[in-house]
Amino acid sequence: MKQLHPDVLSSLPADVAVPAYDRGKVGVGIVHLGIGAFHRAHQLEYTDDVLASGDTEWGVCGVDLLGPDVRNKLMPQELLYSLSQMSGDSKKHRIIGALRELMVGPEDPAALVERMCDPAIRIVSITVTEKGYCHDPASGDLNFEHPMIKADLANPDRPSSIVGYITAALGRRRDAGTPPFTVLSCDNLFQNGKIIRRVVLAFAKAVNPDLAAWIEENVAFPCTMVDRITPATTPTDIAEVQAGLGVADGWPIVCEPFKQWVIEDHFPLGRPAWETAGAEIVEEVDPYEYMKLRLLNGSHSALAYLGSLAGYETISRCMEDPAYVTFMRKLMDEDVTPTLQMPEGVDVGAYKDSLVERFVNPAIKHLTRQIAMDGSQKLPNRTLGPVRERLAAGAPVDHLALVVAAWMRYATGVDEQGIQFEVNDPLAAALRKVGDAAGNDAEKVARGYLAMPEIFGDDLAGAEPFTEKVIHWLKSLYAKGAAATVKEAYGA
Ligand code: CS2
Repeated sequence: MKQLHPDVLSSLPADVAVPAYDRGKVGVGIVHLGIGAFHRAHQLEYTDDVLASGDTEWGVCGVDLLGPDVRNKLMPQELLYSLSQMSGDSKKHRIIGALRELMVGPEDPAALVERMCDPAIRIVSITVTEKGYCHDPASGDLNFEHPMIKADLANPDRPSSIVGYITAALGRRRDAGTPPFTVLSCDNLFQNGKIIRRVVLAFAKAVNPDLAAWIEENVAFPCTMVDRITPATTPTDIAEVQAGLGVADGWPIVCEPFKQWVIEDHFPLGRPAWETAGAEIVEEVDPYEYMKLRLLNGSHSALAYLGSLAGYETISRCMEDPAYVTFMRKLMDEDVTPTLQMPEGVDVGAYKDSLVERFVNPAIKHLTRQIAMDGSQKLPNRTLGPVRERLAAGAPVDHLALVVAAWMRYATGVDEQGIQFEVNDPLAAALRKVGDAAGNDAEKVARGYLAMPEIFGDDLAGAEPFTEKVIHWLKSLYAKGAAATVKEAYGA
């Protein structure tokens, strides 16, 4: 079997779209930190369309901040890869050409800083997931105790975190008289542009207060809302895509057909005309972020914990249980929607219906265990914001409390059969400790976790009606398990 490569593009099946432009003529204008599946399913497709429209300045230098895996798979393919939209029985394959360079940060941090200083680089974009911001998820402040931040402060010219890289490169550009790039966060954090600005400024202040003042004055950090369900690639995906392409792709990406990108228009050095590829350019991203984080991601996390506990491996499997669907609907309708100010022109009912439909898609095998990762970083954005607003309004939080209880039950790292499993979370050690100390005592579990201010802030531990609800649900989760708890409360 041949390997995906520029030489085989002309022999691919006619229904496989290939880059409709001369890749050799594409200049690199964007450095992207975090070349995971999501970036390859989302921003790179939008940018590929812009390149095809004739604006060839915006090729991407992708950066893997973890290690060489992606580079090793994609280099032999000259950085081409396939993106396959799957829905029901339909499969639509496309070859993306917008990735023009690939660097591995830890192999040579100084070389990456240097690359970011090229005046042709006008945007540094980011997808590193919530934990990559090295911040305290409850307060949004930079965590100066974070091992990567400590290392970067000790050695600012050889950074390891995005905060260290961005600050080092901006400092070098300032010294060289090169205008600063725009920093474009594309992660699922509420006000992602403001968060990255805040952590970079805090870090820069610690390194060089003059630099911090210059960044504050000169650097743009627009906010974005990004959306496309993109599970981690599985061996089955690799085989299916190979059958569709007739060539082997070392690391194909599989995603749903839907995609959305809402961008605040603040790019002093210019940007690709992503709107020609379907992005929405707006003044104010907040309402879109609230809508997406609280309805889509909030429901995702809810199903991820209750699903994992019940042994449902994927989101689409959860959606085969009618009680889980009713729970998701009630969570969205009764507890979350009243906290939203919907973006103008968006019909909340239609949006929620579309989420249910997207989650049902059986062609997307999105593992509940994958979404359950990093709950300590995800919950504050997705679930605890609505909890606070509902409590302040004196409104019920029953369904939200079940989400928090399910996360706690999961965070103990002991499943419903009493077997230990690994909780993948930056706070895993602390979570395990609380869980071990509490045993199966629902009240101790609830109060133990609520007393972690880095997740729950200083306020939620004292919110007694909320705590009572969480304890109520936890008792049921321990006594009956997740599937029976959901069935009893939400079944027909
Ligand atoms: C998911 C997201 O893994 C998760 O936490 O909720 O990756 C989700 O699939 C995307 O945000 C969809 O745009």
